[in-house]
Amino acid sequence: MFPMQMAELGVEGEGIWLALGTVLMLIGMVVFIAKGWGVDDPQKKEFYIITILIPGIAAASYLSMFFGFGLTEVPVGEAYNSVAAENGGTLQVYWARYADWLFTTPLLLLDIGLLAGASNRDIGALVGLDAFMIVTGLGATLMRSGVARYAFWTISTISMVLLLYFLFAVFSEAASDLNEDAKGTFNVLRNLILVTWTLYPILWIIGTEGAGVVGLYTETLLFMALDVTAKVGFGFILLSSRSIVGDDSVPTPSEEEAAAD
Ligand SMILES: *C/C=C(C)/C=C/C=C(C)/C=C/C1=C(C)CCCC1(C)C
Repeated sequence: MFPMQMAELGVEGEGIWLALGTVLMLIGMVVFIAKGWGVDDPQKKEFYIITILIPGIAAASYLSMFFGFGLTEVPVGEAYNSVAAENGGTLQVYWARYADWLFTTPLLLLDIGLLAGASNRDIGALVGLDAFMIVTGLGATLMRSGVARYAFWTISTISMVLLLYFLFAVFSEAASDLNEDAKGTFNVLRNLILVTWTLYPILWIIGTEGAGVVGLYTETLLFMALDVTAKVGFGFILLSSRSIVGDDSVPTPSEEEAAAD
């Protein structure tokens, strides 16, 4: 009965991964709310609010994709890839992901930027680059011509490389003023972003939007695993850090200098 209902909703086999994604995001959100319950320090509260919003937004997006909303068909022609060839020249595209990412990726960068003690200007620059990456990625996904799709994918990927470079250069520099504990958390989160984010454009290229080596079922599973790791995994590491849950708030560089005097 369950699969039949999913088919009625226009969601085939991959609906199982969208359902699992919804549940895991909700669990992450509830756990983060529980962890943050009763936190009064305004600086710490900010981390909790941002980190709760991330899986919250993703859960809403996953639920809408599960119900078949946020799914569209892009006519790319049968010659584009084997997936399009089997579907009469069209690709099924979950554009709702991009709406989710447009809000959640800046929030992830805000979280790590605040932890690093980066300036508002640097956080703003990174968020701008990030939004450009997601919007051009959506462009790549919705274009009909293969050349345009790969051109936009390339522009988006170059933005991502610049973004990661900026994260490693500028944010790491800001984080070098932190105490050992906060610095350790920063390094783990930064490396987690490097590894997980890099896999997104690769999955796009091998998935249905690109070469079609991997079908929609596997692609949906892998995007779900990446999303859960990059959001819930990230949140767990951040909110388990002693610099967030401990007695000391995350020291800003100026506070540390004052303490050293
Ligand atoms: C929670 C969601 C996250 C962390 C999503 C991250 C998404 C990306 C880093 C996507 C990158 C893409 C490109 C660099 C090229 C074009 C295709 C995209 C949008 C998948």
